[in-house]
Amino acid sequence: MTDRAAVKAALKTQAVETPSWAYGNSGTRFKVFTQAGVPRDPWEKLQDAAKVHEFTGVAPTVALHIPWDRVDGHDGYAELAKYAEERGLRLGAINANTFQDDDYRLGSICHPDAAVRRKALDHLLECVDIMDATGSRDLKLWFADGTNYPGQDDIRERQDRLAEGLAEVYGRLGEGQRMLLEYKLFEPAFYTTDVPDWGTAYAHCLKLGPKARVVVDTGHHAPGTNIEFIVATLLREGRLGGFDFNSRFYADDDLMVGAADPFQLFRIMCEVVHGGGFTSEVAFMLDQCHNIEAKIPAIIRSVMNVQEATAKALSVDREALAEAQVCGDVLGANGVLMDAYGTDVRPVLREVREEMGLDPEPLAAYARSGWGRRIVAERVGGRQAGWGA
Ligand code: PSV
Ligand code: MN
Ligand code: MN
Repeated sequence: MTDRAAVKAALKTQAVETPSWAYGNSGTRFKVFTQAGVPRDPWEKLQDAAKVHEFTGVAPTVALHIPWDRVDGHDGYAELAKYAEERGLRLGAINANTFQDDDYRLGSICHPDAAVRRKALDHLLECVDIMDATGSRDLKLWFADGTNYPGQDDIRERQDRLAEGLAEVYGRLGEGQRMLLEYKLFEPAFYTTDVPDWGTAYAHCLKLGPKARVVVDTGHHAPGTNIEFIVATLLREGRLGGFDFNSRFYADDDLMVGAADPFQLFRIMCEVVHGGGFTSEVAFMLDQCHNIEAKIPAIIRSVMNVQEATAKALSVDREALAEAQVCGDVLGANGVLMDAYGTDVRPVLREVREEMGLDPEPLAAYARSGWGRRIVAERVGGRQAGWGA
């Protein structure tokens, strides 16, 4: 039996970080379909994020991407943090960007030319300065570095350059700050990627020290990869820093989390709960693009999808599961897990929201609020998020 009160108490402590770039226009390399009313600057992105938090109650932080969210002036980022605070939010992970400059054709901190490596490192160090100003805990690093053709560059030397660069940035981290290293199988590099998998990321983090953790983007694996196994392993080693949640049918699709494979999301959350990862040590972040659907409702839906998977994972009858496992009762053990997955957790989540003073139906409440209509009327000329911004 699972304790409903304990499940509800845990759900009330959940925090899902939303990405600033999900609020802006985005698309594929074929077309960006612009939407009316999207934010024109980081301040407006925070206004929209505040709505997501207002109606879900569990999205109190917003990740920034630099330079997509660059603000002017000496105290710009401190002001942005204050603006967030005034809306009940905090600024979350600072995502570095060493992939959108002509200089990075052959990579950034793995580039063969020391001058380009220096430029990329200076950007990463600047991101830590920004963290100091915003009070952010996490620096999130994803490198587009890699090669397209066998022989193009020396695989081992690129790893040496990566280790050297990471060590310099690690040394700059302050008290309480962390480095989250994100891996990705391929794209934009198609032959080798310098951080292609959790093993490479983990090996670098181990060498760096305890402030370095691996971040698992759920869209960054080969099809069929058992992501929950990776999650269980990283948790056992104390090196799971967080998630970039999204879902995919084919590659790095960046669709809404829980949309393509809600069962996989449940299995991941089961390992998080079972492995003691349901704490602030593990950052639950979204990394998605809403290319054809309305953005704010899609982000609300995504937060709800994470909540539903979590509620199901918290509902697993752990005692019955352990008993079945120790007896070698294969079907019984699987049945315990499937019972939790098959549970309709929407009623308990409605209760949770009511007890938090929220409307039990976040999407309907958002629609009634009129915010979507208001931003269409007030914001003219919304910008593309990141890519091309
Ligand atoms: C790369 O595909 C990635 O997942 C990284 O997290 C980037 O920072 C993000 O996408 C940008 O959308
Ligand atoms: Mn990501
Ligand atoms: Mn990605």
